[in-house]
Amino acid sequence: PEAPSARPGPTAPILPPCPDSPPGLVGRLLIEFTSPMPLERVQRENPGVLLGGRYTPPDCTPAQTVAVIIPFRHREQHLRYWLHYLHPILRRQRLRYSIYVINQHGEDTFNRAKLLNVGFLEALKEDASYDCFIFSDVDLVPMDDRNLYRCGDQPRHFAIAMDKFGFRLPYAGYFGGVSGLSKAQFLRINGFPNEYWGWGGEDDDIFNRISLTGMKISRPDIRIGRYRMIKHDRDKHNEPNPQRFTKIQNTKLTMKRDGIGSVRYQVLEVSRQPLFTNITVDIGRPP
Ligand code: UDH
Ligand code: NGS
Repeated sequence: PEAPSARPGPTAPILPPCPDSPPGLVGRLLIEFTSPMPLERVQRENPGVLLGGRYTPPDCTPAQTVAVIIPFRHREQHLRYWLHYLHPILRRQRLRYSIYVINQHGEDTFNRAKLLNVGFLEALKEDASYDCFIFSDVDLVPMDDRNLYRCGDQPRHFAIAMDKFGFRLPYAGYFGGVSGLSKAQFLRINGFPNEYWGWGGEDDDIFNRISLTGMKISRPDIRIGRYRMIKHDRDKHNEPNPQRFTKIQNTKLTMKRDGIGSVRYQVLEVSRQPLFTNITVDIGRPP
């Protein structure tokens, strides 16, 4: 079993840098969502994960510190599968990471992108050393551990070959599902929009922000960026947003005032669970 290890401090041994290509990867994975996944089992199988869902490789020093941010409400079963599959993958990838579940309080209209902004700020409040942010839907599990959850010199789109789209991009500008930005890239686009209430368009707005600031999306090989999505019905209070088509035409104007610089919310509870940190937040409701 792996010994839980702290970050190298004055008394810890100096470890070599983690390799660019982690040696213990296995490649293609069998992912299925058939039998229920008890949380106790996931805990038992991941003893090296520290309270709050933190992990540091015991044998090397990673170049980045990664905060994984999950927008969330009423998806407990999905979260169990996600934790079951992702902790071992991220461990094999030799990442120093923490998992943040950003739980929207109440039953008002869901707002994915605003929750992701909250996750960025709250993660940094807890640990100012995060330099890479991975934003992942709770129902998306990678089918290949060579899809490294790291940041690079351009914003990264990870979920490029989902089963529901026949393992292809649905359109060239698709940036949904799972994406990653360094702290500097995220700040450069003024974070994500706060004003997309309900389903759709917020990922296209993020894509526009990235293009408008002169950055280019980086993607893995199509054979590696494969995902399984947990099948589900449409959620309550996340109906398609009828304003989304006009909103994505106006990113150039709105991104200056609407973003990480203008997000307002109230944290109601921070709870450190064995496999993740749960942050329940009041993000308000559509005007
Ligand atoms: N999310 C929640 N709770 C909600 C709504 C969304 O946790 O009530 C989160 C979750 O992380 C989810 C993500 O936001 O993965 C994206 O929302 P979504 O899963 O609703 O988006 P998706 O495009 O589904 O996957 C849209 C409805 C599809 C209906 C298909 C019916 N067969
Ligand atoms: C586009 C949406 C995106 C969405 C994508 C995939 O049409 O937000 O479909 O949707 N953009 C707009 O509605 C403007 S999916 O097939 O996953 O339901 O991510």
